[in-house]
Amino acid sequence: MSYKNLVVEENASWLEVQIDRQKALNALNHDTMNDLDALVDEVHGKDEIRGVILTGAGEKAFVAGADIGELSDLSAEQAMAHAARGQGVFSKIENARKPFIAAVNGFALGGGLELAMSCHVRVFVSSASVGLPEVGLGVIPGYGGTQRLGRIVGLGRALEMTLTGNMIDAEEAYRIGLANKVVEAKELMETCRGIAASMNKRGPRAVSLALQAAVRGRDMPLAEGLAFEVSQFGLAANTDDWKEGTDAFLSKRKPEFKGK
Ligand code: CO8
Repeated sequence: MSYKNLVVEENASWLEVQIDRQKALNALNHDTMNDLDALVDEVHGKDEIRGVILTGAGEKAFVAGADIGELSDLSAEQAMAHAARGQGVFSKIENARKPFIAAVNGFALGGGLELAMSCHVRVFVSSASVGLPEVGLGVIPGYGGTQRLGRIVGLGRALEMTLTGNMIDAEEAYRIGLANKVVEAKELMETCRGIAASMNKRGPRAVSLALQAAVRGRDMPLAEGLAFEVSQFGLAANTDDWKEGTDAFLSKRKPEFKGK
């Protein structure tokens, strides 16, 4: 697969993906959004790939937002189409059947934080600064920020960040549950690879079914979410990995999952 603004490498059954538009601090333009859309298809199309670690090229930014140059002259209709397109791509990431880990290596602002929030695990470098600065541009978050931030950190904290547009540092992000971990720059990718390696040891189908149960169930009423979990549980019971994992435990050996 060839991408305009993504650099993709395969490592230990994961795709390690850098968003690479360093001249604009990796800001998301149309081409990058198309690339991210195609990336999810690539991940789903390759059975051997277990997930994605997503980061920004360079040492300064994960993603500094939507490309402001593409926003300034939009009509209301174009702005809505633009927001809906970005939301569609980020929802595709959030609803992916395989996990996405965001390695937040610097600024994650506006659309950049919205992208990190559509990933399933977020590891921050200690120097990261993140926020939703859109209101300072007379713009509002349009790639899911007004919805996902409150769901992750609670509405009170989300509103303070959204309405002031102020950035927070990595420690504060960790304190409020926006960052899963905070590490030094040299440890960022290894920490993400360690999380990926833990997932690699587990049943691939089980990881995928649990991911979908948790993500999709979050927006359902509890009874519906529980029923969805039951149906995912049934799908897991139909896999060879279920038998392998439980047999391995009972015979005190390591499981050899086949992802079937
Ligand atoms: N878009 C385009 N170019 C950018 C962006 C961006 N978001 N961010 C940085 N750049 C460019 C700069 O213009 C500059 O280019 P040049 O060298 O040609 O002048 C280059 O990247 C380096 O940036 P700075 O010189 O500004 O670097 P600093 O270290 O001084 O500052 C900051 C770093 C603080 C990150 C600063 O660049 C900044 O504030 N960037 C903008 C951050 C921002 O406001 N992001 C939100 C954008 S809006 C958004 O994301 C909306 C999402 C929803 C859209 C819905 C669709 C309608």
